[in-house]
Amino acid sequence: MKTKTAKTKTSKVKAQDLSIAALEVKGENNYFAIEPDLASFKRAKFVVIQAPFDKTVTYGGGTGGGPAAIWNASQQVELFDEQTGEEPILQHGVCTLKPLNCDCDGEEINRRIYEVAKQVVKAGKIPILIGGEHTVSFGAVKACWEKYPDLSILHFDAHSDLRDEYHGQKFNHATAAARMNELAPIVQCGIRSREAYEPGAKERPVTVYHAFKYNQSGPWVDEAVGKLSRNVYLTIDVDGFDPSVFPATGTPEPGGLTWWLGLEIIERAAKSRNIVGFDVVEVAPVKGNHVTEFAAARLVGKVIAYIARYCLSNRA
Ligand SMILES: [Mn+2]
Repeated sequence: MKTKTAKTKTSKVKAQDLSIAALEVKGENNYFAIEPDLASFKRAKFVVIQAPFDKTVTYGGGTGGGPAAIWNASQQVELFDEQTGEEPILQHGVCTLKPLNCDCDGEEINRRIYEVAKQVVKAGKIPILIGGEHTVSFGAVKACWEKYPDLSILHFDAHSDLRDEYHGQKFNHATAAARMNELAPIVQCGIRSREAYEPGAKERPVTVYHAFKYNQSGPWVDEAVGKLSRNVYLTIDVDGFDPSVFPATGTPEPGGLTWWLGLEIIERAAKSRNIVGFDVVEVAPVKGNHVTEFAAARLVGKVIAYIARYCLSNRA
């Protein structure tokens, strides 16, 4: 009897329509509080995909609240970028898609994200994936990799995330980089928590810049960027930065990238490579302190500014 009821209930739940038309946020409730017209999919160059997936985190949870908290913070962010002297969000537009239904496992959420990101990439736009835990990156990477087969990954993280599986799961926050590495080579920055093995396929190497050594600007930044292919996907686990920058995250580790060093690496990558998509993951908001989500909203704005200034102008 019980099973029968559950079955009936399940069959009544309609799967979320993953078409852009169904997901596009119309009206004012978009990231960065911009004019609805500027935030339309048709007009915008950047598209926010929200994936509040929070299923496999093993220590501090709460990343499911990330996209809403970052959206809220983005309403307060200044749209002028003082570094480039431009207003990239007003110039290029940012479309916001409704949060994806994340009531599923890691493999299924990546399938859904891939379905959505594929439409974004196909339309010549740049996906901005907001997590949720790091498990979600693969779907967006796959969509970018299909369009740009030479894709490489610039990966900020405290953790190498290179386990092939974790707790019996192939799609887990601790396996995020292993899944991405099945498609593309990776350059990792900020790493300070890892296992002993030497991972990475020969044809898709993983290059690790450990935080104990590479924690200040220097010639290594150009060397790291030099290891990236022409088209780059940027995946930012906010714990790659120091906890003084992003304190509210599931597994904070001392001694991470400073705000300005992290931005310098991204800026240099944008200057000489083509950043085709990016994500910001692992923000786990805590009550009474909104430092992390505000920094995340700023970070999204800064990456948009670098892409707009260097990548979009090179493309045109
Ligand atoms: Mn991490």
